[in-house]
Amino acid sequence: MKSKSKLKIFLAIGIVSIIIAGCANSNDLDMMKGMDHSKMNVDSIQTQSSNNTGSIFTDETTRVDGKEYTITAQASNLKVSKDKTLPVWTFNNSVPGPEIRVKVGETVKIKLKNELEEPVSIHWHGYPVPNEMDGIPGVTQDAVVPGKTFTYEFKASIPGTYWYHSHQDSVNQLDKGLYGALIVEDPNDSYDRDYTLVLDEWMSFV
Ligand SMILES: [Cu+2]
Repeated sequence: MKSKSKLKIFLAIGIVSIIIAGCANSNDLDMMKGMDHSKMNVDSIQTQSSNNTGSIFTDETTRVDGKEYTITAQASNLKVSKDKTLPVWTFNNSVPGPEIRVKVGETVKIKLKNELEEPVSIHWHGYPVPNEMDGIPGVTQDAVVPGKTFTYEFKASIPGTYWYHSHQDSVNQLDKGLYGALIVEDPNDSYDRDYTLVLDEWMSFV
């Protein structure tokens, strides 16, 4: 029997972002055989949390239900290869930030805490939310300044694969790592496995 798998891909490339969501048949997934699929959204390059120099390193991306959750914007370091480490800005010390996964009809409640030295926000790219929850500094809210918090709350009204990101100085803050996936599940959708891929072209560190 053919297994039905759903492959979701999303790309964040600077401020030019493309979201592709769709289904792939089992042939498309043949190339991925042998990989540990359970960790595909948690790239294996992200591991430890500290080293003997005292530097902080990113953790693995977590998956959260987002019903009542705190996301902290904070600086960290991302080891992208054996001898390359990037200074990054993170949501909850991971790049991408936590994958927020809810079901249609549920309420997403995210408290954003800013521990960076610059103001940040969370914008729910393309997702229908009340205007004051849309996270556009200077338009729908004031940016969350260092040391402060802001709570975003909205009902997940439509299913789909989305992403969130800071909308303050987006060109730089996205490139530093302030983004993550927002997945709203449709209870009528069925699949055996569900993968989230987040691709980012690093520009500021080249
Ligand atoms: Cu956006």
